[in-house]
Amino acid sequence: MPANLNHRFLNAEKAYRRATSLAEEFECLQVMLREIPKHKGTDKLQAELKKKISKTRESLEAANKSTGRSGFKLPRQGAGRVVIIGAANSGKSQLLSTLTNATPEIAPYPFTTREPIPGMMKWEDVSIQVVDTAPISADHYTEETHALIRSADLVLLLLDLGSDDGADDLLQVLTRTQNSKTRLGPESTFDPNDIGVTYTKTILASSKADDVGSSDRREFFEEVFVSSPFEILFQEFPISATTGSGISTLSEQIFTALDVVRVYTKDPRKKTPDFDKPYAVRRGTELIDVAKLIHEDLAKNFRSAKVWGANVHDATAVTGDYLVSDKDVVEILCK
Ligand SMILES: Nc1nc2c(ncn2[C@@H]2O[C@H](COP(=O)(O)OP(=O)(O)OP(=O)(O)O)[C@@H](O)[C@H]2O)c(=O)[nH]1
Ligand SMILES: [Mg+2]
Repeated sequence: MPANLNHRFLNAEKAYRRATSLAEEFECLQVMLREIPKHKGTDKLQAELKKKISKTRESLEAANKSTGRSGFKLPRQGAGRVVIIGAANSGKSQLLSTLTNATPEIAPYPFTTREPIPGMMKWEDVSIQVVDTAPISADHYTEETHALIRSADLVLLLLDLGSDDGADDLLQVLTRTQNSKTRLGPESTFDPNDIGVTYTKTILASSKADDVGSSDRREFFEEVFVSSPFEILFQEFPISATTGSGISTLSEQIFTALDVVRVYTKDPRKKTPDFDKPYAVRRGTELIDVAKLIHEDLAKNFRSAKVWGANVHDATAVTGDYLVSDKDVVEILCK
């Protein structure tokens, strides 16, 4: 990825990967092309972007002509979307049930889950959307799961420590995803040589760590994957969704990996900020975009703001392009 990409480019790129419609994709690609620094080092990426824009335009026109283009849609909710994936019976639904308020069917046989199931997880004062998916195997990888991986802010990939086939099954999941254009990676990005190929940030959790054979299987897994080309495998850590061990570490890891910051607002007429409900936005977001989230008019009439936070002195005066940090308190003043 070329250096010196500004945060507007990076935000558009993130939105592009999460886009759920061609129109949205088209809009993001245009922002990316506008914002990309124009120099020799980005020539290739500029050309890729132009190619992709024209392809997307063609697809858009074709889609507009055809009727009834149905697509799977799950509205995004909360501070980010985490998608749980893995082989059949690896404990995905049990994990969704432990992390969130959702009540998926959990059963000791494979292919129980057929459709994606969302739930909301609470971490401190932040809500995060977690989605359970149908299993992935050499001959089973649904369109919905594929679309969800692409739109996810984070993928949670499971290794089943409760089964002797866990390592092999995981290899199948990895092979299946890495052979598609929507791949798993240590960071969310796209391939600068082919922006049709995207990577979604992934962490690997080993499920059923309470199982008696789990330590031996974990050792075996490490031996098998030590020379693996799959970089994500190196951050593996054990969890048990039934005993709860490792779950609070996992929750914290999820929050950290999402890279969101919380912003609290203070009404200029009031003495104390509103600490009840933070606005959760991606790191690198400008204050003016937080204002937009609060109310369109607040952004339109934005004059200046004061910020209290770990990186600034109390009541520092800032403009709309200030990049918010976690736990900032902002007071927005209007014209
Ligand atoms: N011991 C133990 N068993 C677990 C754990 N998590 C899930 N299980 C069991 O593993 C089996 C499969 O769990 P599910 O959550 O249904 O697995 P899944 O990955 O959703 O399965 P599919 O939907 O078929 O792909 C069930 O019998 C669960 O009770 C765990 O942490 N420890
Ligand atoms: Mg399931």
